[in-house]
Amino acid sequence: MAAHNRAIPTRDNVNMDNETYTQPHHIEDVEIQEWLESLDSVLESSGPEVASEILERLRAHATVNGIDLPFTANTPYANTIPVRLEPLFPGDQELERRIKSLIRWNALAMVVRANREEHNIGGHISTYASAATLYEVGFNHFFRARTAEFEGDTVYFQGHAAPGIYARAFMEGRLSIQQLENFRRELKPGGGLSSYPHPWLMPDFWEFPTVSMGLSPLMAIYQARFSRYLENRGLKPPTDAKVWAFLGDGETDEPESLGAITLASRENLDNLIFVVNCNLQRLDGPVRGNGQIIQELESAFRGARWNVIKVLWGSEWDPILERDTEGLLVKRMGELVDGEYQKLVVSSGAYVRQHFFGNDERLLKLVEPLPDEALRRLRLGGHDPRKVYAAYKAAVEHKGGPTVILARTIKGYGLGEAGEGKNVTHQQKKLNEDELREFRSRFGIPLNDEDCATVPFYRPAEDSAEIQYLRARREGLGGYTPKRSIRSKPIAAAHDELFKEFTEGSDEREVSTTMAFVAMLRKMLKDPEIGKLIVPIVPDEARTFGMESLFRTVGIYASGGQKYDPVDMNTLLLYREAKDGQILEEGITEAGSMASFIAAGNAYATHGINTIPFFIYYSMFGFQRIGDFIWAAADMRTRGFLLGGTAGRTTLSGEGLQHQDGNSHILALPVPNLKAYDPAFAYEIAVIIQDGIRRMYKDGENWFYYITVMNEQYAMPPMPAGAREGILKGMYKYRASVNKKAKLKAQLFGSGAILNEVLRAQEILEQKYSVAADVWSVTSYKELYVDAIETERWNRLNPGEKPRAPYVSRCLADAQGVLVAASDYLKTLPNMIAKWMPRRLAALGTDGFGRSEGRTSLRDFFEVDAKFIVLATLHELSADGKVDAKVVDKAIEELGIVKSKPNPVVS
Ligand SMILES: Cc1ncc(C[n+]2csc(CCOP(=O)(O)OP(=O)(O)O)c2C)c(N)n1
Ligand SMILES: [Mg+2]
Repeated sequence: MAAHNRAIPTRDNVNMDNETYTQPHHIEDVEIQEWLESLDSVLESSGPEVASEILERLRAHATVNGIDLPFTANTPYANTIPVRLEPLFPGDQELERRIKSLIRWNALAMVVRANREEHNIGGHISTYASAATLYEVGFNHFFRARTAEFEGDTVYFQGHAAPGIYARAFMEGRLSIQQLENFRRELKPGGGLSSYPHPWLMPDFWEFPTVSMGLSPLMAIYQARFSRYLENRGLKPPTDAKVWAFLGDGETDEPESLGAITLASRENLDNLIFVVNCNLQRLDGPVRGNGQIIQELESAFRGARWNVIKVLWGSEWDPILERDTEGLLVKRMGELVDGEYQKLVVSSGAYVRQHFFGNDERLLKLVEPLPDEALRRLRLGGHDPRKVYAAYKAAVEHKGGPTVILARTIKGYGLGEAGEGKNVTHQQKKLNEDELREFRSRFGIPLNDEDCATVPFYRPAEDSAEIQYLRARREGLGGYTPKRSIRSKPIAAAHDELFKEFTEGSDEREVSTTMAFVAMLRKMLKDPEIGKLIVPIVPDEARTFGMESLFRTVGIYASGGQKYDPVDMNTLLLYREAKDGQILEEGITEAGSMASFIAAGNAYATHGINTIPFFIYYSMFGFQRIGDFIWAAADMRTRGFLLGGTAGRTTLSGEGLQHQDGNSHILALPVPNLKAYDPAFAYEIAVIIQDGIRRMYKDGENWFYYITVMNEQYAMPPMPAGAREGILKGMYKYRASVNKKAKLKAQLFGSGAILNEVLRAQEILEQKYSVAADVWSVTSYKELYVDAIETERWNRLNPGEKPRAPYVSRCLADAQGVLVAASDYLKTLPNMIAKWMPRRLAALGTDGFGRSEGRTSLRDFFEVDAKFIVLATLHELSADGKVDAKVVDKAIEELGIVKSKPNPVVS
């Protein structure tokens, strides 16, 4: 080897001043050859660890000698697992191929038939076509079902691959022909199949919604972490169950996809496996036509300390690679950009010979013995079950951190002229007769030409080798998957004692609803039944919400325990982390916190454990930042409590435009199974949470809750008698007017912290303007709205029956006077229920951008304070002819309202 220092630049032949080689040397092939051979011999005699050590030392030596080795997190464009380390494939490859072919056919038939039946109903063929081997190896050898004895593996299926997953369930006898027939036509008699994985629509089948791209990788990471959390807290025994997430390579462009990968390695999540289907294409065209998505992902994941396994080339390449003793082929493999590869893999053998091997005589020689047809048939790694099996086995056996498998495939594999590898393939839903026949022949589906044209579903007889094999494999893995079931037992949930204190008022002590909530949380954490089940989740805002005392009492979850003495060790509120810590202090990631909320809120199904998550966050950074995760949580039937902290456009003083939330209760409206409350007092929160726990965890109802809590402090009154039902239904009369004789009357509606402004307005109206006003606390406009539209619908469908009145109408049946509502959210919130009120409603709200200001100024600016409520009331009375306009004008002056003030909506 001595002669070879010629090939490696050292101080002797590098000019350190201008950083160029003074004597550039042509690297002789024979020199390279010798280096490679010595490495081979080390490998053979001492194994990969020693070889790796030598390379590491060489790298260090090179650096010390002034060689500026470029940083690269990449390995060559080759399979990570060399052929000699490949395990034996344990299955019957031929049978598995036949089963997979039938599944391919049925998946395709499902989409083609649906689109013949209903033009443009949609569906995807090419995603599953490229991923079939990735899934089938999983189904036959890896994905363990959930059983009574074993919690099972958790699999996130790529949303657009749904037809293939349905087709397999059909082969397994779990879905009927009729269901397949009604793919994407769920409203047909007998039911159909939802377009994508939606637990809401198929609650016995799908567990995780994955089709909004980017959500599932992030949810999978936090799911894997939550599984460890349950173990470390002693809520479930440790197991080797895995979380598998299948994603598209295009999907990795979504920031959420890679946004939490460092958490996975930091937490040593060796229960997590990502499989990225690298077909190099997305919807419109190549993912990285001018680059290499696989290499890009490899460096990102390796940089984040993941175990990266590349599965690029199928077994047919192995003998060629074996002949390539100089590493030329691997070098060539790394030279092409994805746009070139996309073309190459669907081209003829002659084209491959000319354009791939043809640039170097030595490469051409490597494939000389192979006919063109063999070159055309060189498979990619993701289509070779042996390579995929090897990767999965290595992934499940890998210890210490997460694994990502980057598997190269062809989009639309097997579709031939109908779309294989073409840029239009993602949208392909219809095949003509020739194309169908070609597909049939390629995959050996036993259908004659005539039958083939009608695209029938095909399932071999129950006693066929295929069905017997498939059933046996699944039995060996514990049963079928995907399958969703509720595995937890209801809790007893009689917590009157626990919440009683909060219904008694604060004895004039001024507290905020946030403080009241945190006090409740503290008590719940001590409860013998639910204490352990509570999962407080917070994205770096615990101090904002006054929760820091919980650091000491229940601790912050740290999977490796606390490895340092906290700087505040000797204080009462020390930052205590612990392996069995209960709080998920997620750092500044609302998306990650939401993913934890989803994992904890679905543990009743995934793990059979009724964990009760309380995710408290800055309310502005909820719906409008991570709304799509909340939508996915709804789809999954997630249970738990979202708490919008520091809520209210005018209640959060100082923070200004970005923080002051007057939106979230509007954004909560579309989520069908979410109950949204804007409570004003501690007892309202107590009633809502107590009832929520009962409904979700005792009665098993599919709700989750959004509750806004504020930081304005005031005395919490005791709960008025009989208020409970109204609190839950959305409104109750909080304080009636004591002046029974007044001729002028009004009904005032307030919510959250603005209720206090309404109460002040009540006093001013009574004392100064002789208006007797009743005050209602509206805890939930959403509840009132939903009740009203449901009642309206019932009336429409039952014309002969006595019409029913919505709850809000019943509440106000005998209420007299004008109606005025004030909210810290958009005016549309109260206006939404106006049509079910007995008379016209005047709604005040906080439309517009927030300001950095104090509460008083903010409420004046947004025109929701007591004086504006008084003005609105007088104006309404004047419009009814009960008060002279001059009185209103005078009141404007008396109240100190500046007419020329800016309009908050547009300024
Ligand atoms: C958030 C989001 N944006 C856009 C889409 C629409 N969409 C569906 S599939 C797709 C392309 C998928 O490409 P890739 O992830 O590479 O998956 P492949 O089908 O190639 O396996 C797009 C853009 C979506 N489903 N979700
Ligand atoms: Mg793709």
